[in-house]
Amino acid sequence: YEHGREHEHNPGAADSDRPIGFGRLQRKEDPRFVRGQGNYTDDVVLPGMLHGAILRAPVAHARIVSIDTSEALARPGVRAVITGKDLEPLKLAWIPTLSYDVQAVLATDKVRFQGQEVAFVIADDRYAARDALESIDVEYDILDPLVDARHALDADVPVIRDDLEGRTDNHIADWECGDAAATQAVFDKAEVVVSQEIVYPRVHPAPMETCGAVADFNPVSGELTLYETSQAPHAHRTIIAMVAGIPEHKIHLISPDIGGGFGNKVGIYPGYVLAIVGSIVTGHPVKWMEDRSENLMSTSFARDYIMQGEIAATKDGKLLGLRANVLADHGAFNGTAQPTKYPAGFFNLFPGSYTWESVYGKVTSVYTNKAPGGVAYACSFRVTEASYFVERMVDRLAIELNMDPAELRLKNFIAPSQFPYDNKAGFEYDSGEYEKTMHHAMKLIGYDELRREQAEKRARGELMGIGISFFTEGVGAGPRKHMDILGLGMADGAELRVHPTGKAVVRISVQSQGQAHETTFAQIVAEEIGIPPEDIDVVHGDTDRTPFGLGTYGSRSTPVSGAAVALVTRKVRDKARLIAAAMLETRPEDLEWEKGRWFVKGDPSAGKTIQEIALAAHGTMQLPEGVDGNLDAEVTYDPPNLTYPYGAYFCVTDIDKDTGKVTVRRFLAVDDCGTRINPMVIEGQVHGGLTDGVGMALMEIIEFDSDGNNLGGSFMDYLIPTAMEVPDWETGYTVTPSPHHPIGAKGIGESATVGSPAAIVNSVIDALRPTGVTGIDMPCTPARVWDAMQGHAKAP
Ligand code: MCN
Ligand code: CUN
Repeated sequence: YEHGREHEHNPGAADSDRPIGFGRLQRKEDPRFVRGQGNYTDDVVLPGMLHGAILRAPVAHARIVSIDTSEALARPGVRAVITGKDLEPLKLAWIPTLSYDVQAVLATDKVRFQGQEVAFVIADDRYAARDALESIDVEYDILDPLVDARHALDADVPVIRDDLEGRTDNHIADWECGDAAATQAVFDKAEVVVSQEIVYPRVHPAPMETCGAVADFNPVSGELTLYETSQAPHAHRTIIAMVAGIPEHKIHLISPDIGGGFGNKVGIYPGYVLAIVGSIVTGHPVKWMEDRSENLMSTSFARDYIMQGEIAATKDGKLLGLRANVLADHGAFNGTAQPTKYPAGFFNLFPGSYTWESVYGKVTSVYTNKAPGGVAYACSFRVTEASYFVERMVDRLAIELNMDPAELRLKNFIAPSQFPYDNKAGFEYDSGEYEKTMHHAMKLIGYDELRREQAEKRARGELMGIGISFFTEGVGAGPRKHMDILGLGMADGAELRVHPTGKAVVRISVQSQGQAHETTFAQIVAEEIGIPPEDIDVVHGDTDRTPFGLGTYGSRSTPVSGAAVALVTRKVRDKARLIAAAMLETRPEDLEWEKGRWFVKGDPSAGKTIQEIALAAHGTMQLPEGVDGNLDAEVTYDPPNLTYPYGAYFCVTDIDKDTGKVTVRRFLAVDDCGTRINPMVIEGQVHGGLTDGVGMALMEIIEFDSDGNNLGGSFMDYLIPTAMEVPDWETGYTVTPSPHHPIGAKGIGESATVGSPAAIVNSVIDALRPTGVTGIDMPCTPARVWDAMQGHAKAP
């Protein structure tokens, strides 16, 4: 059982200079980034390239009466203006969403959210294109907007999706998990029942780089080259082939360096399709890059879950039952991204890390006049909502029972002997040592001492809070038999080639947006075969140069692609054994492996290094029967289950009594992601996710006024945290390997965003306890906290 505290003040410090395998290896991609030599989609400039700009709806709900493009077309530099009517004959006015709905590329009948795409101008440069938008004359017949999801199913509200045949309401779907009747029985006999409404507001991933594409269609060869900000190049290519009718092998999709995705770059946006259409229409390459407001107003939002929770327990704190009843606002088109069978993502994880007699969850999703999207933003497919929910509920019960929230959790954890554990809501957790991790975290933060400090401060009338969150995620979708997107099963390919001189190239199907795949995937190969990581190149983000796979989201790269890379390397290692045996004139069974070479059992001096074997594989030697003359291999890995990383997070806040301002004074994250490939990268992932958590807990929200105007459409209004608002992160770890992953690794990329908001909000509520507050919704802005302190908070 391994555990520890991370480097605190020199996170870049290497444990050893250059580990051959796992360890704190400096990022291989950084020399290019720190020199400004990254190559992003907006850096792509092609000969004769034109620029597109999108005219967007100024209102949330309106019928389009007419669109006059003549004046715009007459402007200097304008090459074409495309409207929905032009797309209809191409069958491209509407495209499928990732959730089997359709979404307008350009509005033909109505606009359904503020910022929706209405027309596309193609011009010689970006300025000419943008200026021409002003000259397009659209006549709108304004309709009542539906803004509040709580009223979406009322009888007298407008029907947003009248484009769908036979549709008379705004209902999308009902989804359930767990056992309603058994849970009711548990509640009926429970000594204590508490309920709480918990809202996870609409937020936005807001990556540094916005979304964009450069499309280059060659009418002679029929080939489409598409540079695109995509987290899933292969899946995008297949879907574009299906939608645009261009043969898949004629589409070359390249996702170059990506300036952050956080889920924002999973979906296929109208702008991508318009760049393609624009290139086909004009015969030139066309670039489309959105600006910040377009990004915030029109691309995948996240969350927007209104959750009613009920928790049943005994008086001494044994958890019995948990019920969640959720209203999900999906916006104007159901474009949420998750495996087909999971319309509420992996909300099935809402029972969290505890044993229950019974649980029941229900999610009802509805249309509103807001931007489509859903699940994006470091969410592990709605695990963000699920763990925020259960961690708030458990704390709410602790308040009711007047019990320490750490003690309450410790009393109810799933025990190590219970794994693999059926969480009663459809998922089987692979491994966990929750109690140990919790104790490790309590020790690192000095929990008892903090409670003493808090008691002293409370006696002086100061507001100090200690918040806890103990989350369990499920990451690494597939398996294919349960998980697909638009019929594409979730598995990943990997190809490894060891060249004659012993240098290697590994090709993967996932796409880094900053997660350091070029480093960590080379480390997996290095660990398995002993070639130094600097001798291993990782190729990704280019459909012509990589095997098929479903891409990077839901922290699936390590659980799925990482497994594929480990297995393809083992395949090469096995092949190397056959060749080494021939070289050493012995039987393969008589050879033993040590990192980097095969040697004869009992005679370590007689051996061949992997580099020697690589040269022999390509040389003049007679290879054993059935062995190809190379040292290459390929695999497709279909995971047997998700991996279940988890963590114990502690947050200490101070609240200014006179202003309601919350300061996060300390934050400790103890994560368990199984085997750790690169602790420095893990630390970076955790730091970033914790910063997201502070953002959502304290400042981020996309709100709408009653007309449906987006009030979070710029960084003046949509606040994201800077170094000023976050503390010096404290991190620690435990290691509980995944039993079914070849190297025992679980994902980490979203853990901190999933786990941290509950710890912060629980801490705020804990600080406000002396004022009688038992609940508050995110973001805990000074105004909201002030209101709560004055007793204006929603009744518990
Ligand atoms: N890692 C490791 N040991 C482990 C697990 C992971 O060293 N046991 C390393 C991996 O090798 C990888 C990184 O940590 O380099 C993240 O791995 P993983 O958890 O598999 O997550 P993904 O690579 O699939 O990344 C996706 C995840 C998601 S879904 C979002 S959202 C998010 C996140 O990553 N977006 C990010 N982190 C981000 N970080 C950056 N910089 N930019 C984003 O857009
Ligand atoms: Cu849900 S955000 Mo990440 O899975 O790309």
